[in-house]
Amino acid sequence: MTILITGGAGFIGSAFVRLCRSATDSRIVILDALTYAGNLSTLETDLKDSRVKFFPGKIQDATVVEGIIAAEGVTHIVNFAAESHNDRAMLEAGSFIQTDVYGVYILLEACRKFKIERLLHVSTDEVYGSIDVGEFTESSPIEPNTPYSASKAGGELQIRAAVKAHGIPAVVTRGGNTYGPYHFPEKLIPFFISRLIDGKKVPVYGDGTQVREWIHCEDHAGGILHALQHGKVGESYNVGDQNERTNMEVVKILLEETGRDESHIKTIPDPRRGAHDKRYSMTTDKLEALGWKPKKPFEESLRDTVRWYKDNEDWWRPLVATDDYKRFIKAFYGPTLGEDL
Ligand code: NAD
Ligand code: TDX
Repeated sequence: MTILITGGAGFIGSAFVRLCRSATDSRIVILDALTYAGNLSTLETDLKDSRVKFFPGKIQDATVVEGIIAAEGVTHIVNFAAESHNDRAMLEAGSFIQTDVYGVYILLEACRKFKIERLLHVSTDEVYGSIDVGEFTESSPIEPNTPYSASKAGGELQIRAAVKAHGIPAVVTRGGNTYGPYHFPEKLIPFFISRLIDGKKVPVYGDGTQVREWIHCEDHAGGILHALQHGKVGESYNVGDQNERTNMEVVKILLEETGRDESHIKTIPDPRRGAHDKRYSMTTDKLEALGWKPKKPFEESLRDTVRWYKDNEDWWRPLVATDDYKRFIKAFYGPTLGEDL
């Protein structure tokens, strides 16, 4: 296989690059736009491997995508490239539609032209919307509630149509909330860890009773590789790990592991308003029936993640020092966190 991994300089994409290097003998071609969320230092070790090549560029750019596929003899594509943060999409969703919908269309057109053997598209459990009781299965309706999840659902629907209309050999995975090392410090876990290490307060939306189902990035990457190798064309597979926790439960572990007390919690009016999903939960029986199982124990791995951020300040400190980061925090959280900037 020669795998084109788009978004390989991001959080889960880079975990997938590491996994492909250790678990396959594939050639790996990475295409990444290096947005604020993409970071070449994450790939420092990988880029020394002669099997790995990196190209900067956007998946919406057909000339770039097709040029790489032709020059490198790409046989498989795994698409991680996305705008991926719900809160940024509350401020501006146009870039999400560009990458998460139009970009997917460009990849599908390239698959058609170059007869790509398999496209694995990485999607999210958020496309199902929120569920108060029970669990989503792969046949639950697609009912996204946020500007971000609507863009991910749009990409998925392009794939569904391309499978039917053009016979594109595509498989979709829908992952749960993911945690682990090399996660840009804006989502709940890495954002809070980076602030707590510095003794700053952390902004909990509403009462913190929202529930998320957490999976480690190595398990998420493993599920994606399994679906790439064993999934059926035209099917979707949930990739989750049944670790349901309220946000407040997660925050308490982060406080403990960083040695901070509850005075560091600042509850704020919910900035996501009606677009804040209350609970995500899904079954993973379909992918498990193909022989996959997540391995990482949640609480221990979450504590390891905190230790990773303590030991790798060189990786995340430059990210939180940029003007773009400060602008986003100020624009989204406003004066709530302004005094800490
Ligand atoms: P991320 O934001 O950390 O990384 C995204 C990567 O894509 C970055 O390297 C960025 O530079 C690159 N990128 C953005 N726009 C691009 C474009 N137009 N062309 C090429 N590259 C571009 O995201 P992540 O958390 O690693 O998520 C990866 C995928 O997994 C996304 O599709 C996301 O929707 C999905 N997902 C994420 C989670 C999660 O909890 N993080 C859960 C389920 C699914
Ligand atoms: O400052 C915060 N305070 C807070 O209370 C942040 C950033 C988040 N939260 C809450 C909102 C959510 O209930 O924490 C929960 C998790 O938030 P995020 O980490 O932003 O993730 P979420 O919105 O659940 O979406 C994630 O899971 C699905 C990923 O960001 C998506 O890329 C993925 O598709």
